[in-house]
This record gives sequence, C-alpha cells and structure tokens, in this order.
Amino acid sequence: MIEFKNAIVRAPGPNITNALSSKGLSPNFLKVQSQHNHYKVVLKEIGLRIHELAPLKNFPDSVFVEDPALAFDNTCVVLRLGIQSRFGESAALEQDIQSIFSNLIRIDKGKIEGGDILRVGSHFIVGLSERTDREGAKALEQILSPLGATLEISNTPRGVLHFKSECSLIDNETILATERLIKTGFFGKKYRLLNVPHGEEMAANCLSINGQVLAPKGFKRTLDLLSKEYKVKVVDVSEMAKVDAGLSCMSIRW
Ligand code: CIR
Repeated sequence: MIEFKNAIVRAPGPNITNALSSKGLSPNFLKVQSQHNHYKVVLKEIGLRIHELAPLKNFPDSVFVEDPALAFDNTCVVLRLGIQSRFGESAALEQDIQSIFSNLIRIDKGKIEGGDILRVGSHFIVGLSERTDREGAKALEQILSPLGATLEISNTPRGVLHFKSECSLIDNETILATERLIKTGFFGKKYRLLNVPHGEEMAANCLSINGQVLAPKGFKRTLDLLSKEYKVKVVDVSEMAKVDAGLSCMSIRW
C-alpha cells in the first residue's frame, strides 16, 4: 500500500448550508464544523501532516476538496469540475497549494472530479458520471502516464453522484463496493471484492490510510464486515451525507 504522509483539508464555512444536495437537505454549520474537526483529529492520529486551507466564501461545496485536485507523489493535478457552481474552486485551490507542490498541472479539457477517481497504487480507475467525461479522463491519463501511472475508464451507476460513492480501496487488492457496482462486472477477477451489505450502500465510501480503515458511523453490518480483517475507526460524517458527501471527499491525501 502507498504510505500517505500528508493531507489537505479545507475548513467549512457557514455557506455549507447552501451546498449542493440531491436530497434537498441543508446541513447544520456547527455540526459540520464539529464533524470536520473530528475528521482532522483522526487523520492526525494516523500520522498525517494536515495542511488546512481557509474557507471559500463563494463556494459552498469547497470543503469537499477531493473533487478539484488529485495528488500523485510531488505532482498535483488540478481538475476541472463538472458543475457550474463549483467551477471557480479549481483556480482558488491552485492558488492555495502553490507552495505545497513542486509540480502543479492543470487539466484544461473536459470535466473530471476527484470523487470519480479511485487510486490503486499507481493505477487509477476513473468512473464516468454526470461530473466526469471521457475527455477529462483522457486528459488526466496524458498527465499521469509520463509519471509512470496507468489509467482505465469505468462507469458510475446511473443516478449516483461519484464513482467513489459506490466503492473504496481497502487494501492493495481489495475493493469494497456496492452490489450494483460489482454487478457491472467492471472489476472482473482483478480484485478481491467485498460487498457492502444491502441497505448500507452509503457506507461504500470508506478511506484506507496506512493500514487503518475509516468507516462512516451508522452502518453496523459494514463495520462488522470490515472489523473481521481490518483495524477500523468509525467517523461520523452524517451531516456531510446530507449534501452527498462522505469520508474521502474532505481531503486530498498523498
Ligand atoms: C457536490 O455535489 O459536489 C457536493 N455536494 C458533494 C461532493 C462530494 N464529493 C465527493 O464525494 N468526492
């Protein structure tokens, strides 16, 4: 497994109440703040160095910092978001992280969001979705190939926001995924697949960092499944779930 040393997070602002929500829900700012603080504590406990960015007052979804950038070693690829209200986040993030990365490369074609990119070592699986198209995925491949990485394109099930809303990498060879994603057959026999228990699909977005699996609070059967084999920490992201977000989307890790 890759050893992660760093994470970028962005503090939520009061405008989080206006974040995009497919459920038409609005989160409570103070609860978001408290859950975000705990998330940072957990990342620190795992040993990551946290680079915290200031809230962006014009961008209610900017706390979901995974979507506008992808880090790979010393390179950071600034992505091209797929929805208008988030377009400006990429440029703002690029400014904010100038001093952190020696190599910053911007995608200037198509659309692609970090939530649609599953990293498996130096291999990247990009799920096409409403927010990510083939042009964006191909542009990312052109940037990553010279760095020694490979990329393949998959599909995000219809009606699902991001590819990683449906799956996460748990260890080098194991992917936790919803039944509907497994049924697409995309993963074939290349990975060991763990099926998210029925009714707990929201728990598919876990985060595996340096031998520790973070799992969202409230999904007992998924927790039991993972705890049989892994060291699991439960993190409450229920307030973020109101705006279609989960564990991976609140950080960029490398
Ligand atoms: C959005 O619709 O863009 C946000 N409300 C949620 C983004 C979640 N991002 C992620 O899972 N990577």
